[in-house]
Amino acid sequence: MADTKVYRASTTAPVNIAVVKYWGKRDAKLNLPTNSSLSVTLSQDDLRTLTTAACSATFDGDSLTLNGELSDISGARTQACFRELRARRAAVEAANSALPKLSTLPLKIVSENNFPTAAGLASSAAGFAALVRAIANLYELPESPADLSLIARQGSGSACRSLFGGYVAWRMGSQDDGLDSKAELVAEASHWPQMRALILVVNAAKKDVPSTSGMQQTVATSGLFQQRITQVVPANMTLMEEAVRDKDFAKFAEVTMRDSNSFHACCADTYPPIFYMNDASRAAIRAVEAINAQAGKTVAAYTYDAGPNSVIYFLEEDAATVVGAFHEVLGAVGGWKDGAAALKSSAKI
Ligand code: 2P0
Repeated sequence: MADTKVYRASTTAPVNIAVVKYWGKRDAKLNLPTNSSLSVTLSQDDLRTLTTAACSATFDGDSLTLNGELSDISGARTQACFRELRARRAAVEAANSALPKLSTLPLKIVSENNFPTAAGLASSAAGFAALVRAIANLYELPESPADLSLIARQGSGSACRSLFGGYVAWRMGSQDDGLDSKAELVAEASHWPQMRALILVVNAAKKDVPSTSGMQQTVATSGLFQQRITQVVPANMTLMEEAVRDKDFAKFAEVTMRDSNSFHACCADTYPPIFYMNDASRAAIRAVEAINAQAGKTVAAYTYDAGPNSVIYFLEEDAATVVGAFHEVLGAVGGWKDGAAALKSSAKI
């Protein structure tokens, strides 16, 4: 009798915010970066993607539903993830003929974010990490998070870092096949549990230059970018790993802010230039400087991705100072709504 069973597995994956930024590909097909990067994973209590993967002979082809809407799965990135995961399941099935042949069945993926897409957060990182983990769970694959990061990277570069909680490095690797370009745990969230992130969301919805095309333009046209990937980022990776190891917030903050500035300088040096930050973003930078000056030490660090929203890192002990000051300063500037996300989980997905 034909197997009409529906096999199913669910998982969640967190959002990560880079403090040493990924920007530039040396291989667009395999999503191999021009530099290593390092991120902090946010608690899944606050921001996460929940994904269920199912497979059954009764399904009518592969499908992916994102936040209630059917999504196009014909893209090379999604196809690469499906293909890689099916190949690994097929290898397990070949070694054990008693296992059901799940690798040949249509897949149905359903994915939901617990944060508004309008928040402008890099949802592709949590999205592809959850997709890969859910299918790996469905297929009962033995792969480690680092192994799965090789697959998630092909969905979206930054997704490879969301396979781990805490402080995570994506080592760029040197091989052409990308097998050494994967994520690695630098420290569990519990190593430095006082870390917090405040996410400030700009009200004005502005169409950004998509990351993939933006970074391709930067690689092709920016002279400053060469200095970033050969000197600035290697130095920042070393300093950031020291700062995390030593729980040195002043050092963590300076490297975070300098690396964000360096990334946005390369965007401005792209021809034609790319501007992700706006007046509200720059006002928040000035607010961080004022907060630190008033405190007489560094208590807050800003960072910006490919959009105008700020992420402000601070320590729990300075929450009242930092969050309170932002309410006052940005209330006067306008253009902002805020949401706080605590970094308190050390849980891996
Ligand atoms: C990062 N960003 O390290 C950097 C900082 C944006 C600025 O990773 O083309 O969506 O899918 O590999 O991962 C955004 O780029 O790009 C990104 P693809 P992705 O978080």
